[in-house]
Amino acid sequence: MKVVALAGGVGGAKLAYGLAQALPAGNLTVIVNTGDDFEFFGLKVSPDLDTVCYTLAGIANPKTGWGRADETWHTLEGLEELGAPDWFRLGDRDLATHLERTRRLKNGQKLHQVTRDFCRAWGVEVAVFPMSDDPVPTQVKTDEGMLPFQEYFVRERCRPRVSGFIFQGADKARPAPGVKESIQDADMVVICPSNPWVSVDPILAVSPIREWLQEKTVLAVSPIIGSRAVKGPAAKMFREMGIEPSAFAVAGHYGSLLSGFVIDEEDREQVEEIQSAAWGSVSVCDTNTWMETEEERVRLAREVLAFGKTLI
Ligand code: FO1
Repeated sequence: MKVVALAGGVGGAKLAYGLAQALPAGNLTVIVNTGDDFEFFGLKVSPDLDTVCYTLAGIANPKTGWGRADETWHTLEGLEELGAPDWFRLGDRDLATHLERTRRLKNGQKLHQVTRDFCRAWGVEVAVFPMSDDPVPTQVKTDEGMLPFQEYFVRERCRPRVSGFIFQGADKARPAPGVKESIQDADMVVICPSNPWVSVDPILAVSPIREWLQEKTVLAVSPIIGSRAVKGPAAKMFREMGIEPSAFAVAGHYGSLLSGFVIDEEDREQVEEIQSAAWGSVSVCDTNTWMETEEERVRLAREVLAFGKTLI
């Protein structure tokens, strides 16, 4: 069975890791959000790509979920001494990734090629693609004006109220080479429990990815349990966009794209409401969606795949 996963940051990377363990090598492709990408000190930063690749390689920082394990921070400390911008924390090992990515992009390599080469170097057998080689930087509309995504997310710690998102350049961006073939070959597409607004929507905004997905069996795993986001500001964003955060709200966000939806067992009472909602027929599976340990990532991945098989 061939599977494509759409993933953003830490939550998406965890399920992608589980799927990689649950599927034979070569049967999984992960398409990753690059709306979070930006430049810092002239370096090309691709946080979600790195989070997914580091996680698949088993070298992600287990405390933060982003950045590298066994990290040291000497460069950051040196920058702090000089009064340089230090709000975005690049560790010493992580810095190597950024220096080399920036060098390669300057020399004319495309982001999907750099990602492929880095995955090879880190021993990642899963095919990982950026959604696009073209820049699609997310801009967050807030009560304090328009903010580039990382300034909103990291520098301002998601404090400003959001009223919308712009995926700048999405109208001109093209899917990265390999994205079309992997979606067309897939028996199912899994939208990982990533933030629907800022991790998954940018991928769907790169035309014609949404249209390709409409032809497929698409499942999503809810990143909201109860009325809380498992990680990050997804629940806050739903509220500020005038929507009560819930698994039901996530299903409504993806609407008719979904054939199947996986929710946490805590939200079991929402199953019928979701199945009979106006946006069309979606089958719902409830299970434990927490992924604290590696075993839990693999268990959830197996359940998602088994559920997906019933929908193909
Ligand atoms: N997130 C933070 O909250 N603070 C940071 O200083 C930070 C640094 C960072 C460096 C490299 C990287 O790949 C990710 C980093 N992140 C940091 C995470 C990242 O900004 C967000 O989690 C994602 O963009 C949202 O998915």
